[in-house]
Amino acid sequence: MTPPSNEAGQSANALDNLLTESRTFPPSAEFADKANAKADLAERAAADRDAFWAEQARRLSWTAEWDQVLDWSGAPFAKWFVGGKLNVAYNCVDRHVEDGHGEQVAIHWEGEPGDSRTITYADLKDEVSRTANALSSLGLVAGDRVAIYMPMVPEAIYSMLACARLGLTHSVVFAGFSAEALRSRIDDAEAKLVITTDGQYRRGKPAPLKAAVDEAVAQTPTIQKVLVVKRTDTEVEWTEGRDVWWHDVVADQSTEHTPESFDAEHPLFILYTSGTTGRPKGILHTSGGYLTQAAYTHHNVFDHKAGQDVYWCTADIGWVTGHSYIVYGPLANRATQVVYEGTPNTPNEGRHWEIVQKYKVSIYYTAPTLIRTFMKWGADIPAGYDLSSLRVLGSVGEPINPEAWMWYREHVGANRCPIVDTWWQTETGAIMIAPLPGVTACKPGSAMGPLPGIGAKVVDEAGVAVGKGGGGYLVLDQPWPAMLRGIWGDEERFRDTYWSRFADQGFYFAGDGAKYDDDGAIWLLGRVDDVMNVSGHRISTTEVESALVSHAKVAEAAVVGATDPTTGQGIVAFVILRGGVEAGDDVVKELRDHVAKEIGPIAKPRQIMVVPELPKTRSGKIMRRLLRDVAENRQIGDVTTLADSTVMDLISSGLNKGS
Ligand code: 6R9
Repeated sequence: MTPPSNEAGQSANALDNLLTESRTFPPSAEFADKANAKADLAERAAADRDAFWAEQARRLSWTAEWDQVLDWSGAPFAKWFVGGKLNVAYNCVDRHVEDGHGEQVAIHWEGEPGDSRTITYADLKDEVSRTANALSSLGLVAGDRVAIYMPMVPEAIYSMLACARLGLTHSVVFAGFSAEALRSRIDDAEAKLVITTDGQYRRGKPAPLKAAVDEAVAQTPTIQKVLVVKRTDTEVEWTEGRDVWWHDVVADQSTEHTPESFDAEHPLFILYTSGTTGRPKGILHTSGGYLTQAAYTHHNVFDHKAGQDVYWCTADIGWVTGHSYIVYGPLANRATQVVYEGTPNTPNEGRHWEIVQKYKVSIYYTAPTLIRTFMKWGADIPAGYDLSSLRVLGSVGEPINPEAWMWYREHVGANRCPIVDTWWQTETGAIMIAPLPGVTACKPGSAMGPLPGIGAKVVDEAGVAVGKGGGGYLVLDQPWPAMLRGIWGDEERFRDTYWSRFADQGFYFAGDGAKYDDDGAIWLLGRVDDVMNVSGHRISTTEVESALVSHAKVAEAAVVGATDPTTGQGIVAFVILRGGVEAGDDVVKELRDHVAKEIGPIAKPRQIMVVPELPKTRSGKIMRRLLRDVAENRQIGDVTTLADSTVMDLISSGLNKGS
């Protein structure tokens, strides 16, 4: 069958390209021999799933063993490791110190301006304990929600772990988001505390951050305290009684803190992600199952070896990748990792390779958008550094095109390192589909197949699995330990969003289109809903549309994701201005800035086109497909379902005149 039409993005051409991709890269005999995961992993998982996951859960230290591995009787709300108790922070920190690894480096932290800090597991234990004591002294108790709005400084990681240690539920909000985005997330979760910094470095320059918190908190009834780390020495306004400096309340705390055990299903964090409507969804994750799968996947997919590897995931903690593959998975596995605060071209385009060389990074995990940016900057840049320490490369966030995969393999991995393309989502909590680097013969551009213990397949409209060579919708047909436990405060939306499309079969619908090639490998084809993927960040078209129409000069707006050679998709907006407003560069700039203010700079449209009309069906649905044709400079497709078929001529002729 033909793949589903893809409202948000990738064209059928992409599929054609993928179909012709036939190169495969098996692991070297030496790599395969030493790999953590061997072929028997899948056999064990297939033989007895519950026993397999119980075996994985034993990677962790539990204070009470579970009575039941999985309780799916309340589907789609899963309970994993029922009755088990653990402390997530203890598992990520203390136990490594108790096992005699206190002197091992946990984090090589590299600040954007060139400062650095070395944090051992013993240091991490002290810092997390101090932070936990400070949070308790501020009156927070298990179950409370804490918003974390910080750049990539070590205190952000201490804060997350201190929350986990106390049973507080953190909600990390990307520090590139606006005050308004922060406000709505604080309100939705009814957070009591925000942890932030005075400012953050952005491309070598300090920019204020606390100011956005002040703006957000002025309108949020639940926030009692704002805890502020001094990072940039940026001047801040101060509200006595509400604002407290980190160096005043954390520094003097005791480094002793006894971790309490929490239920395996105790909420660990909420992370907001874009849905198909304007309002972001608070994805809820809990403790035991989440940490089990984060640790299991980090160990097997990256072939991570504690005490030997130096691991670097380039994500930000504001995204799920930062949660699972900077904080929880690697630390549970006693990784030594690099955490970098800044942008990849500060002070120059070799910054990442300089860091790889400096710390002898052996596992490097990044996003296709960055790989394409590196391609643009040129292969001579990585060639100028010693990258011989690298042994595994990873990719996440969007489909990686075969060209980028091959470039990554050749110019970063010296044609030697396996590349693991990892498919997963905020909702899945941890990696679901990926090759095992010591087992799988990888194909450039394919995430290959579900990991042992994971059930994923491609089905047609009716939910029937398609065969080799067939395309359709990606579904998850078995519950998995790190699965979301709901949308914060909205049970119905949870059922509706993920479980209604294939309700009869009980499948989780991921929102992605996918296909099998003739060997049965899975190729992801992008979202089939109105969610765009810009540089690996999920942004809904509706979200940007609502931001645009909230501006006084805009009457109507339609937003599409247009294929972009660097960012995967770029945001292109079509707006109808209100009567009397003159079109021109000024308005366009004003609207772009407005979107940045409402949502954050990452949501700024690449292009805004002022148009006299929007193409709509008779039922009033905007036909984004046609707008995408315009945005991508293609011949306009079938217009027969338009209420007024002359609209597209009007739009095109207006654009040709350069309005
Ligand atoms: C981890 C993360 C999830 C969406 C997902 C899909 C896309 C992520 C991918 C990929 C193809 C990969 N996606 N990894 N598409 N190949 N390896 O990115 O989570 O921000 O929630 O985004 O990203 O469309 O549905 P999140």
